[in-house]
Amino acid sequence: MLYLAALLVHCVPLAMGQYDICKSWVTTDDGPSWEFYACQPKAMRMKDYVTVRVDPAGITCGDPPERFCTHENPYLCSDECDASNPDLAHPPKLMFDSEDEGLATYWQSVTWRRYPEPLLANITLSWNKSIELTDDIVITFEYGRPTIMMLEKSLDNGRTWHPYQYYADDCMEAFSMPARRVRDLSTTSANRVLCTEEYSRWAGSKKEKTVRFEVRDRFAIFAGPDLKNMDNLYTRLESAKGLKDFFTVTDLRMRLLRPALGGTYVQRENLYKYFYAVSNIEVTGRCKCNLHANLCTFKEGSLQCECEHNTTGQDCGKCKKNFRSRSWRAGSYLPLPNGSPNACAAAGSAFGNCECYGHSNRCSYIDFLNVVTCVSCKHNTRGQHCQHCRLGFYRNSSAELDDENVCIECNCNQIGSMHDRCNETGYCECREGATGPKCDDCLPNYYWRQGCFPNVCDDELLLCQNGGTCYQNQRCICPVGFKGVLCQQSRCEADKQDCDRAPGAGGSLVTVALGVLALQLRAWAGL
Ligand SMILES: *[C@@H]1O[C@H](CO)[C@@H](O)[C@H](O)[C@H]1NC(C)=O
Ligand SMILES: *[C@@H]1O[C@H](CO)[C@@H](O)[C@H](O)[C@H]1NC(C)=O
Ligand SMILES: *[C@@H]1O[C@H](CO)[C@@H](O)[C@H](O)[C@H]1NC(C)=O
Ligand SMILES: *[C@@H]1O[C@H](CO)[C@@H](O)[C@H](O)[C@H]1NC(C)=O
Ligand SMILES: *[C@@H]1O[C@H](CO)[C@@H](O)[C@H](O)[C@H]1NC(C)=O
Ligand SMILES: [Ca+2]
Repeated sequence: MLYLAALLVHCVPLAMGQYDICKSWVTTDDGPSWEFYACQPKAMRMKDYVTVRVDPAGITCGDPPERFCTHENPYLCSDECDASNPDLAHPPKLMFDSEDEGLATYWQSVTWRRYPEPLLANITLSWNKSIELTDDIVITFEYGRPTIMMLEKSLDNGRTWHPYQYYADDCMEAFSMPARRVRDLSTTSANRVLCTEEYSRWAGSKKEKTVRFEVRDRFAIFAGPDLKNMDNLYTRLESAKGLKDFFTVTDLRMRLLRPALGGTYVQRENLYKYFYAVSNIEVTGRCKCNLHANLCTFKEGSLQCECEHNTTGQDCGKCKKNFRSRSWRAGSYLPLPNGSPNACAAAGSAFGNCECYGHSNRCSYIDFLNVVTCVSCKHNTRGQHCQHCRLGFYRNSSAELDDENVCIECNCNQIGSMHDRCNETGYCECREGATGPKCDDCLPNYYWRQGCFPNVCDDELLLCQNGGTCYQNQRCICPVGFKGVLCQQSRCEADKQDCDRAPGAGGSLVTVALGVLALQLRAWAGL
């Protein structure tokens, strides 16, 4: 019976709604086989899987116990928050329970007794999983909505944050932004971050309780008012840059910046009626599985896609081992209605027998050689199967052949090396005198000056003579009266006249100057 049901489900994909199944067993002229489709998990109540953090420490009321009033009844301050009494405590988890019994349970902050210091609180929701929002985020405030707040999102588990929406009773004053409404956005601005005044004005704390992040209104820009034309939305999600990511989050943060005032200004004599109280945060979305899974399960404290199409990873973001004959790709909503699975392929299945280790998506048949070869190998690879590294790169021996970083640049020193190629361990071929893996050092008895040159002098083997000193291994600085590369030659021996005019070897600066003068005079005389 179960088997029959399963078969039925598989045979009528469209009756299930769009992108609900990943594969079905079909019979074609060539016999029965699997057919694969782009697929995604159902939308879920994401608050059931969230971890929450409320900042700063001590912002939750009840420690020490505190009385508070309400805007409706500001002088009857009989309500009490006491963290040590379960009936009077208001811990963060009460934002995520179900409100079955009708009576709202809520997290509550301390009151604004520190006024005029601002009353600030951050509520951070983390899933440790990318989630695609499918419906509005709805935050319910029990005793009035904040007059100023902000919603932020992260796409990388909280490493970086981006503004998602600004909320204020006066956007210009609070954020220097003009007030806008999501319904007024157009197809080209559907992923604009805006400031809205719709959810911050005082209208009585019992009447207007919710603050929304309008996902449906943004979808409606493409899918029409009742989201009837989902095909158009899916087409846009696939083609408009950044649109899919706009609705994707791993974390959300509400920054509560000023509580409800119940009027236009703060009454200093009764600060016990100013605080935040959140009874529910509804986040509806589906696990992002890159259209490679239709199930997402909660395992070991995290949501996890049940990947199909021979993909793997938390988001089905890579190909399974031995299924990497071409690069991983996300599935696509297009063409409608079933989309493209863009499944990972085993070596030898997709292109006859051409494995490209995931560095190329294309193979081509070379007629006169009768071989199939990978085309445009990426990641600095080359070869029939993209199995070699391009010239100027070498193989990372600890990386698999299908690793994107399998080829490492040789990085040979341009002057010290013969060329920019290296051997399998990354060693470059050095010019005379140069050494080191990249040829950017000199051998002993060589010095570096736009390349390695043999030392002219040094302090051990090539000594400057006659009291000369060695300058940076490049030349000897000779005392007066001596010359030659190593100051080995006395000027007297080399030039009789020099010596005649000089009042003796080891003379002074004056004699040198005179000697130079004499040389120059002779040059002018044409001698
Ligand atoms: C809330 O988070 C922001 C970062 O997004 C931080 O700058 C700010 O100090 C936090 N506020 C509180 C009250 O912790
Ligand atoms: C987040 O999810 C990953 C992958 O499932 C898991 O390995 C990691 O332990 C999780 N981290 C936390 C803080 O839960
Ligand atoms: C994934 O690999 C299995 C073999 O392990 C194969 O039977 C199946 O058809 C493959 N699925 C896809 C979508 O390629
Ligand atoms: C070589 O590959 C390993 C495994 O992928 C990686 O951890 C390492 O950083 C790579 N080495 C270099 C020099 O890129
Ligand atoms: C690469 O060159 C270095 C230096 O000449 C040498 O020590 C190493 O053995 C060479 N590696 C290979 C694989 O030839
Ligand atoms: Ca609640």
